[in-house]
Amino acid sequence: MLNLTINQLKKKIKTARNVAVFCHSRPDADALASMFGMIEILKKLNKKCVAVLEETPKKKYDFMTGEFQTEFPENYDLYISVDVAGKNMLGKFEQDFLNQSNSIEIDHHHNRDSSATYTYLEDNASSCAEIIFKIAKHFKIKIDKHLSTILYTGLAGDTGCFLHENTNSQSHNIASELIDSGADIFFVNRRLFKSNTKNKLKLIEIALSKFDYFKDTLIVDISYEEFKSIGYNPNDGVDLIDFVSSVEGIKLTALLTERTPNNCSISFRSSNKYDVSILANRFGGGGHKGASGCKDIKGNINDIKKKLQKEIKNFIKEN
Ligand SMILES: [Mn+2]
Repeated sequence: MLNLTINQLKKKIKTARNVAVFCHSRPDADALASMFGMIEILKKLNKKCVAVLEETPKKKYDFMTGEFQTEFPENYDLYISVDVAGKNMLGKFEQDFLNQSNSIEIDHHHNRDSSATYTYLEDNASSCAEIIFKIAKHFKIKIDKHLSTILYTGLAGDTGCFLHENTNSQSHNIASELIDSGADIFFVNRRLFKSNTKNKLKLIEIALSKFDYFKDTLIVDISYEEFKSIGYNPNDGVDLIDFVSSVEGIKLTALLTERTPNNCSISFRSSNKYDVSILANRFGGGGHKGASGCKDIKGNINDIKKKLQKEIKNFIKEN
């Protein structure tokens, strides 16, 4: 892993004739914004480029999802990953991506493990989309309405609409520039933060009955059976975490979900009191101080919940 300066990064992109772009599996707003933002930049630089995804992203992101392929593209000059904090976040492309020597990871996670030959890291950026914005500026690319809407979505997504603690003056300044370039912020914010499906409301009803408090922490667990009881496919995405982590006085929230039988994920949120990326690490995951997670935890959800309760008790004693 070699760290690049922005000029070295620019040069590598400039000299490549064709570029393949990857993001993490089950992509969120920032991953897709960074990926399709990068694609827009590459197109404007007249590069042959391709976005690579495991599957079609969530419907709510369809306004920024451009063309993509689901097979690993061979023989490209350059392979770029965006918003990928660890090897296993590359999903089914992990091994093929690792086999490339001409690879660059562009990321903003501070607690991470490298999966590319070259790294361009800005761990003070609220979102990877902020970095993509800077790259566009360095290339002196005109940030049009579409690109500004995409990049704004990444910023709004990772900052929770400028509410999380990764929000700073830089994110507001960049958002301001994006608004001036035509970003459709009302559309984006309504789409991301103000719409609930009927199914999600049923899920909230279940979640509310499962709140398990301990001191200033909260665990909410939802089993595969519970998902099934309301006809909900958990693989369509479970973005409940912002809701369950909104309880006054609670400094650490863990949402444990069993997406397929005996295979669980945990999302963590915290106020500045706790660094939940450390806790996520203990379950094989990672992320940020205030928001992190882990997936593919094998076993019975009740056993995993017991382990989680124990880990959280120990963790808050250490802090
Ligand atoms: Mn991100």
